[in-house]
Amino acid sequence: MPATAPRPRPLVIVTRKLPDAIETRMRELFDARLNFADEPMERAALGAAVRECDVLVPTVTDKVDAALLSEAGPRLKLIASFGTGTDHIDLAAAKQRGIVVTNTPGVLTEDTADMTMALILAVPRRLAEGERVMRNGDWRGWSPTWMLGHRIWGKRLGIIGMGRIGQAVARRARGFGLSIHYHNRKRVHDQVEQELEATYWESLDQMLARMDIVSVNCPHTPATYHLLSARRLKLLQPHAYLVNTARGEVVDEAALTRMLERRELAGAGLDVFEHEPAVNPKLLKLDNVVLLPHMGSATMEGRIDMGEKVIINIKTFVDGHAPPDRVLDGAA
Ligand code: 8YV
Repeated sequence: MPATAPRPRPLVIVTRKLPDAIETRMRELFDARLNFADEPMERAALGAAVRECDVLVPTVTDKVDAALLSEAGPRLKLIASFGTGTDHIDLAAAKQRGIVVTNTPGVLTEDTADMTMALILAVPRRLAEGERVMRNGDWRGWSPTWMLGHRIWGKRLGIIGMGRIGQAVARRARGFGLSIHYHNRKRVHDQVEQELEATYWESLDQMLARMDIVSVNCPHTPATYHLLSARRLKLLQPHAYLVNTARGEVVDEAALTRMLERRELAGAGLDVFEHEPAVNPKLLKLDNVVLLPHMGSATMEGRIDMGEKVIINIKTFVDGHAPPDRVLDGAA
């Protein structure tokens, strides 16, 4: 009997530089083509990648749209995305081509919730403004009436999107004396509501009008694009703060900027932007905002956990099983 030819290792193309430990493991397991440059791949290179690979590992900085997928070769059967959000991937187009899509849920929940809480504290307490004063050498000494922010304890926090991250934010916020309110497509389980002493608002409009701080923690989908539209932002009270660590597209950034400029809103903490990496230049001029470069999940531990999830998804798939974190099972 002829010996069975060993199954060739799958060609896995990874679009961005990943932690060393993850890259090493990928090379052990797969025919992994890595991107050492740590620059997003050009559109032409992405096209060449999908034509050739068995598995693509993209990140939020790659636009895996229908046009790109129309160039996919017959070998491409899995998109194992490095990240939880999948709004950079045209899921309908992938499904049509029978491509399985996976993500990395759960492992960046606590890190993203920490960053959300950091912004919830930083904006009302003017953390970044104070820091700028120090660095600019402008501190003239303590004053009873200078650099006054607003108290966190006792205020109302409205969470939009009560999934894993929303709940993790709520748990932290309770420790800071915030009362928890939320809006979600579905009301969460009774037990979770009780544990968090959370008030459900079926009407987002009504919730917005009553909150002191609003945190965006829902995914970006066609249904949540500009969920915080100009009309809805106007429902917020002028003393309210907005924090967004989810996706820029959920908020009408131009409308938000106008309101912040006119002080129709007290402030905002933004880790994500509508047209990343572009940031509305008007935002950069405002004192009442804290701006971060999409670093909500940026911990060494988190990135390794994400990479491990990607590896498990690929390995399970190439071994002929259903990968655990399927966003799409590939059945057209
Ligand atoms: C990730 C994120 O770092 O996972 C997500 O949805 O927004 C980020 O925190 C990024 O998506 C990696 O692709």
